[in-house]
Amino acid sequence: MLEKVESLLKEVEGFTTSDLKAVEEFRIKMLGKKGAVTALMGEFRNVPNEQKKMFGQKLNLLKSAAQEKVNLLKEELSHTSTSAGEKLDLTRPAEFTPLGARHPLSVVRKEILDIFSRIGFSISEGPEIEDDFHNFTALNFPPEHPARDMQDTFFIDEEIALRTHTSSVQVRVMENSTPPIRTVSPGRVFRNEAISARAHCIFHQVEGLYIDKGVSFADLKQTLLYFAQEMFGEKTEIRLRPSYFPFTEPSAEVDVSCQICNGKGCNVCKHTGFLEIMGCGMVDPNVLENCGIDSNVYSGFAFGMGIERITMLKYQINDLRHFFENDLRFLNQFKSAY
Ligand code: 2NL
Repeated sequence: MLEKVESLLKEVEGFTTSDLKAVEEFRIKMLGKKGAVTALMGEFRNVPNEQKKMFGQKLNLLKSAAQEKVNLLKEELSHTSTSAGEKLDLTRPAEFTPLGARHPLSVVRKEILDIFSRIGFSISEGPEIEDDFHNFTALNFPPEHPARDMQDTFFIDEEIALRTHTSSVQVRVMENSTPPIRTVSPGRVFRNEAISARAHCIFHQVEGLYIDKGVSFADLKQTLLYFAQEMFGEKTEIRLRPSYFPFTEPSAEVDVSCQICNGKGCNVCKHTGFLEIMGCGMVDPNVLENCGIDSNVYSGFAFGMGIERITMLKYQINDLRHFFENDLRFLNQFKSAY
């Protein structure tokens, strides 16, 4: 009988299978009502008294080894078996999926558009591939202007080019509507430039246009002050310097007081206390006329800014190329609620 116990123990220890049905058969064969272990338990009373202790221990060992083996195999096979849907563990937590972040240019673009939306500007968009009229001629570029050169503009053929500014969208708005016009035009623009820390052949602009009876330079200044204070904080000051654009007269460059030193002078503002953020001016009467608006009745102002430049100033980013490289170490710093 002892030999029987020993041989059953060996069988239990050696048993393995990848079939759940075989495990159940094994359980019945060993531990079932008519199973081998159960039968031995029945014979226990026939064992001589002096052997009962040792025999009992062996028998218990066999019984628990068989039970453990059955449990272990059932547990293992319930994880690996995919043949029946009911064996999938539906309570298991989902795999972790990393969340993306909005691109900093998208965050700042929305901020700019929201600021102008609050004072009644609509948002207008248009084609990235433009004809010569909407990109240059309507905007008062003379025929020999250097921007019309292959060196500065990506031409598709003689008449068609990638737009170099989103003013072309505003030309379309003027052609297709009557004043009052208040609109901001965000979008990608293209210039044939060598890529560096400060320049890229693709960048993003928001241009603004306001046309009505009696629009003055004072309206322009106050609108830009409102924008600067919403964008950079209520203590921000602005400064306008005379400039030149073919499509505005007079024209100006707009500076904001430096965020870093509050206008006192530091490395970021090169000790001037101010940083340039955009260009602006009163819409040239020729441009109004080219777009079908009577310049004797209406006047207007316009401005244009690079979203990259505003974002760099706001977040102190020193190289434009970061925006185009999609390096997650850079992008993950801009996780925002929007
Ligand atoms: C800059 C300067 C500017 C405008 C854009 C504009 C549009 C129309 C008519 C007249 Cl339809 N002007 N836009 C005016 C002045 C400056 O942009 O440095 N942009 C990045």
